[in-house]
Parts: sequence; structure tokens; C-alpha cells
Amino acid sequence: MTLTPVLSRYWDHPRSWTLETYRDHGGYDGLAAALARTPDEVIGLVKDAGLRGRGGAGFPTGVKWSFIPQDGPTPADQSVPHYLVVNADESEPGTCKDMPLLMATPHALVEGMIIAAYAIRCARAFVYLRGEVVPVLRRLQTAVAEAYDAGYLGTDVLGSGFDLELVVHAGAGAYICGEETALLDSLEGRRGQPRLRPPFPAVAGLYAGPTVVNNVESIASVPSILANGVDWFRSMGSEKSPGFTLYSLSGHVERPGQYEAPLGITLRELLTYAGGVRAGHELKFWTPGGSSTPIFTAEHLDVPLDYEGVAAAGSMLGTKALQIFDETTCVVRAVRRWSEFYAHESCGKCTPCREGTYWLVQILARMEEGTASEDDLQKLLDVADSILGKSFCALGDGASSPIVSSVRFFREEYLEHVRGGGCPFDPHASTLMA
Ligand code: L3W
Ligand code: SF4
Repeated sequence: MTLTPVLSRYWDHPRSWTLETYRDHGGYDGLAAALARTPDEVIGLVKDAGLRGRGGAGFPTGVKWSFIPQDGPTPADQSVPHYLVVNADESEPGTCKDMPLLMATPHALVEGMIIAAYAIRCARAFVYLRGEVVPVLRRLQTAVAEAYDAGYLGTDVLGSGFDLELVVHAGAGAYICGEETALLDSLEGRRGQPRLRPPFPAVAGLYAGPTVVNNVESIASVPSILANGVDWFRSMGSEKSPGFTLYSLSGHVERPGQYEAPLGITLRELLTYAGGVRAGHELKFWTPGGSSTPIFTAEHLDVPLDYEGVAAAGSMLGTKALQIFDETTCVVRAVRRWSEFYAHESCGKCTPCREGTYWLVQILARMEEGTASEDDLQKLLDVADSILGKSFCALGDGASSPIVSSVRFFREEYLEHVRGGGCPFDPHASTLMA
């Protein structure tokens, strides 16, 4: 498969982020096409295109929009206000696609949000952005100001009678606020902790109103569908996973970065564009969708990277964060680093995750430091099992998945740590795990 740059097609333009450059490349044509249709027709188009959520779960975007109850054709007709919230709290380890997108072409998100808000009849939309990324915040705020000045936001958007206010909110740097209901709590001014679902946000979300929560890349993909049509979008990818997407390649690869390609491309193909695994080394293991997904090995190089292909091979496409590790990397050390991250980011609301992630770190540390006993491998799996499927939100599952899968593929390496008195790897060889 060849690369299909759509979102990233002029990221190297020296002023890619300005409204002028965006319009020079067809920007806001999708909005004009949307406003020429009824909101229901816009939802129908996005449904027909088969766009699926790019934030991890792959839920069909148009279907999610259609869950929002409708009392009439405009925001003013609704008995309770509807909201659109964009999840820009990108922080899954290895995931680096939403922030580059917002730095390069923030108007793609702004335009997509106006179309989505029009479709679900909401008059207020929010972006919840990771607070640490101050340059991204500034760029997005600048784009929003430009959009207000140009009449794309505010009252009577482009003379359509549709009003939209767009607020950019910076979070305070908690991974759990990327979970959609914790994000909503945080946006409302509370401590960000997941809410019980159902009700899903589409029924009771922000301020208990029907709310669509979508990922940045999902919403930024919408204008191209409006501008180019359903058939164009479906000409890429597969029947159930249509379209293009951003894959983030990082780690032991010659040219790390974002590669935009049809869903269903393989890692083997992506590596040809990224210059391969670093020279003189070979692939040992990799993540298909960030550190929350079961790991893959070299035997998975030809797995189609779409929702069905990755699931059939035993993992999840997730955020399409492909972290590549070569043979110099100790798998136990890599998993220990991820576990430390989850233990630190666990919000503490439920016992399996709060206590379990702590114990995962303790056992992995013993293995690395040479104080583990023969029982510890089974204990590690038992603790992971007591988290998996028994936690309140997906963070717990995410913490367990790399452990269980890495033991499946590298049991001997774990045993070598236990029997050989600690980590047999040179800590300086990997370059990633120091
Ligand atoms: C209405 C129903 N809405 C589902 C909606 C739901 C949500 C979407 C998907 O987790 C995954 C997670 C991480 N009526 C509905 C409904 N919905 N049924 O559909 O829901 P769900 O539960 O399948 O997934 P989720 O809670 O969105 C996302 C994985 O992604 N992940 C993490 C990514 C992290 C980031 C980041 O850093 N910001 O994206 C990576 O793999 O483990 O499994 O909107 O409301 N009946
Ligand atoms: Fe909080 Fe972890 Fe429980 Fe999620 S699984 S609610 S992050 S303690």
C-alpha cells in the first residue's frame, strides 16, 4: 500500500497553521458542503463513510452522533443543551499524532468541530487539551480567534443562522483525563475520575446534557469526507475499517514520525517508508496501538493494521502508536516502565487498579534487580489477572495487557531474570530504556 497524506499533506508548509494556508488548500470547503445539507444528512454521510473513532476504541463516529436525541432542527429547539467535546488529552505512551496535527493544521479540527456541532445541533463545543503542550494551546487558540474573525464561529456561522461558541480548555496533565467521563468531570471543574457507564455521554455527558466526545483525529477527518464524498473515503482501507489514518512510529526505527496511510497497511510496509528498524538490528517486539494494547512480535509484521486485523491477531489497533523495540531491549524492563506509568496515573478510584498496579511494579522491580523468587512470575500473572476485566475503567486493562502478552511471547526471558539474578541486558544498548 502507498501512503495517503490527507491530514498531513502540507504539514511541511512553512505557515501550515494559518487560516490563509488552510483555505489555499481547500480548507472550509467541507463546512460549506455541510451547511448546504440538513444536520441529519450530515450525520448520514459520516455514517455511510464508516469513519471510526481514532482515539482507541474505533466506535463508528456517525453512529455516535446519531445517539444524540433530537427535538428539532436547531440548537434552540432542544429541550436540553447538547455539547460537543473533543478529547485532545493525548497521552497514551507512544501516541503522537493529535499534537502534531494541532500544531500543523489546527483549522482542520476547528472546521471538523463546526460540522459536528451543526450535525448534532449544539451551540457550545469544547476542546479538552493536554495542559503541558503550551505551544499547541497557543496555536489552537490563534486558529479559533481567526475562525471567529472570519465568521466561521460565533453567531450566524457563514449566514446559516447556526450559532456556535468554541472553548479551548487546558487540562492539568493527568492521563486518566483522556478517559471520556473523567475528562467531562475535569471539564466541569471536578477531580477527573471515571464515571459509571451507562449512561454513556451521548445520553448524559457534560452538565448531564447529551454529549458527543470524539478524538481530535476523528473530527479533523470529517471535513475531507464532506468535501470529497463517501466513495472517495471508502476507496481507502477496508469495508469495515475504511479511510486513511495517522500511524505514529517511534523507538528503534530509522525515521520515526507520523505516517498517514489507508487502514489495513502492515508494519512491514510502514517500515519501508520509515527506513526500517535501526541499522544493524532486528525487530524484537512492538505495540500496535500504544502501551495499553497487547504487544506483537516479528511474527506479526504482516498483520493488517485495521480494527479487525489487529483484533484477530490478539491485540487492539488503539491509537495506532507503533512503538518499535529491537533485540537490545529487555522486555521486562520495557514492561516495568509502562507499569510505573500506569501505577502513577491510576486515579485510585477502584481497588484492582489502585493496588494491583503498585504490586505489578514491585514484582517487576524484583525481577530486574535480581531479588525475585521462582513464584514471582505466577504472582505477576495473578495480579494482572485480578486487574484485567475487573477494573472500573480501561486504564486497568491497559496496565495488564502488555504484561500478559509479553509473558506469552517471552516467558524464557522472564525466567532468565528470576534464575540468573536479575536483568541480563546491557542497560546502555537499547537507547530507549535508560
Ligand atoms: C452510546 C452506547 N455510546 C460505546 C461510546 C462511548 C465512547 C466510544 C467508545 O476507551 C480505548 C480504551 C483504551 N451508547 C455506547 C456508546 N459508546 N457504547 O463509544 O467506547 P469504549 O467503551 O469502547 O472505549 P473508550 O472508553 O472510548 C478507549 C484505548 O482506547 N487506548 C487508549 C487511548 C488513550 C488515548 C489518549 O491518550 N488520549 O486516546 C488505547 O488503546 O485502553 O480501550 O465514546 O461513549 N451503547
Ligand atoms: Fe481509576 Fe484505575 Fe479504577 Fe480506572 S481502573 S477508575 S484509573 S483506579
